[in-house]
Amino acid sequence: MSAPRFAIVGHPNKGKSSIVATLAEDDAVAISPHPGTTVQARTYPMRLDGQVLYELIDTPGFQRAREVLAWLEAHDRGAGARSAVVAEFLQAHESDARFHDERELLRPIVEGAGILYVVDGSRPYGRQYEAEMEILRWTGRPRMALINMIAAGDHVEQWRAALGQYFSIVRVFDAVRADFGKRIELLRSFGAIDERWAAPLNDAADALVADRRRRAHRAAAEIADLLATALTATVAVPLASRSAEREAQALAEGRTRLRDQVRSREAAARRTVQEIYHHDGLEAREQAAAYLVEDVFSAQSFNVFGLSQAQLAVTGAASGAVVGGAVDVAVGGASLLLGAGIGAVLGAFGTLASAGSLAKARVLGLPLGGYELNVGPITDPNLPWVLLGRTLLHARLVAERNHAVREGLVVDAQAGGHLANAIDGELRRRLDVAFRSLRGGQAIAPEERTVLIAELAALVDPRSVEAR
Ligand SMILES: Nc1nc2c(ncn2[C@@H]2O[C@H](COP(=O)(O)OP(=O)(O)OP(=O)(O)O)[C@@H](O)[C@H]2O)c(=O)[nH]1
Ligand SMILES: [Mg+2]
Repeated sequence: MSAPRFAIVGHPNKGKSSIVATLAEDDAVAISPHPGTTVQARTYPMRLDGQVLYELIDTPGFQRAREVLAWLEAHDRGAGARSAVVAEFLQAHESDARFHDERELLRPIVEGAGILYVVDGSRPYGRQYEAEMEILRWTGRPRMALINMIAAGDHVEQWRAALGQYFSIVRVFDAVRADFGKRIELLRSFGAIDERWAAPLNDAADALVADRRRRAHRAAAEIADLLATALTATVAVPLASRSAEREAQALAEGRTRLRDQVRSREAAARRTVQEIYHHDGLEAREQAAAYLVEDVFSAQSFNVFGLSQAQLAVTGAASGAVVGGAVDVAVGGASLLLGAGIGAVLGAFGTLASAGSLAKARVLGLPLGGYELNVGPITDPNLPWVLLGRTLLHARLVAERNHAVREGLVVDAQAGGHLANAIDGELRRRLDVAFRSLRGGQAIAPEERTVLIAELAALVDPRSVEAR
């Protein structure tokens, strides 16, 4: 059986395209405050693992509903023939420019799509909508009404009473703010308008719920990988000579490259998270906008997302480690880093002191002569917490974001502080142990990694854990 299809129809500018974007998870759907934005019917499939779960057809709004209804009534041959009369209307007006929009919106319905009629519940009901609803009744197709809430007014009860005359199912659905659970609920109620669709739509809802959980896990795994990279990254800068001046230069260069590595890994993690939630287009639109405004290494990022000295001390004590700002210098690390038999550690250590800059630095002798300065990993105990806070906040905003939203991703940096508090003491302690292991060059046990990723997934998208 082909996937259930729904035509989203209604008056111009009532949020039809917004509903299509949200339900099809497609931010390419054209949405604008001007009536007449959608001029052609267009199908948007919701795909999962290559399979089409359902299709939504975006359509232009009714323009001449009263004239259409007058034509239908003039050709009425009784209730049994009404859907045929609608098809005849389309044939009779195939090249009539006046009814272009009605043709676009009625054709998919005549061809078998279900109907989702969209109204704006923030505006009062008016009798001008009755011709539209009457035409839809004439089609005889399964139909449901959605009350969208575009602005602040509330005329929902008035709308419910009127819509109830034409539609057996009426739901309030806010295209912009509806969360994932609400979308699933809506999908299941579409099943109730036509019994042949009940099974495929319930299956689609189940598949989306399971996929939602997988998405949160994939996002969490990506964040975990970012943290592992940031905690282990090192760079090597060639040293032509061992002069203090050259070493200072190399240190500055190594430090810049190390930070750039972490920055670009963080940006890659954001892109991956956006792809996971089908928000690939977000980045391009965001470029000009202030977006998770501060740089990861800025003092503000460290203030907002980092743990306080007290929190670090408590966490460190709980995980059995000593916390201090001291640079941890691994003597003998040379062979560990460059392979057995390579020259000894020659000595120059650098302390990089500002947010995120605490890093190991050591000069190594090379087997074929000459030296290089090895910088990294960054040992600032707050770096992983800052990265975790930033990426969790980003992932959470992306996961919650509906595809009808056209504004940039607005991040209240202060919200990050609340997120850090959402990580309870026990999880914080286990993460701290993991961060220390990684920084010390030890891998995390696979079982522990699985547990931590599951915990992070619940922080990325708490609802994915509860959704049914
Ligand atoms: N705040 C809010 N705004 C909405 C909502 N739904 C739609 N809008 C806004 O309403 C305007 C019209 O939305 P569209 O989805 O383009 O409406 P449409 O019915 O497809 O319009 P046409 O294609 O022109 O008939 C846009 O500016 C949307 O951003 C909503 O649920 N909340
Ligand atoms: Mg539209």
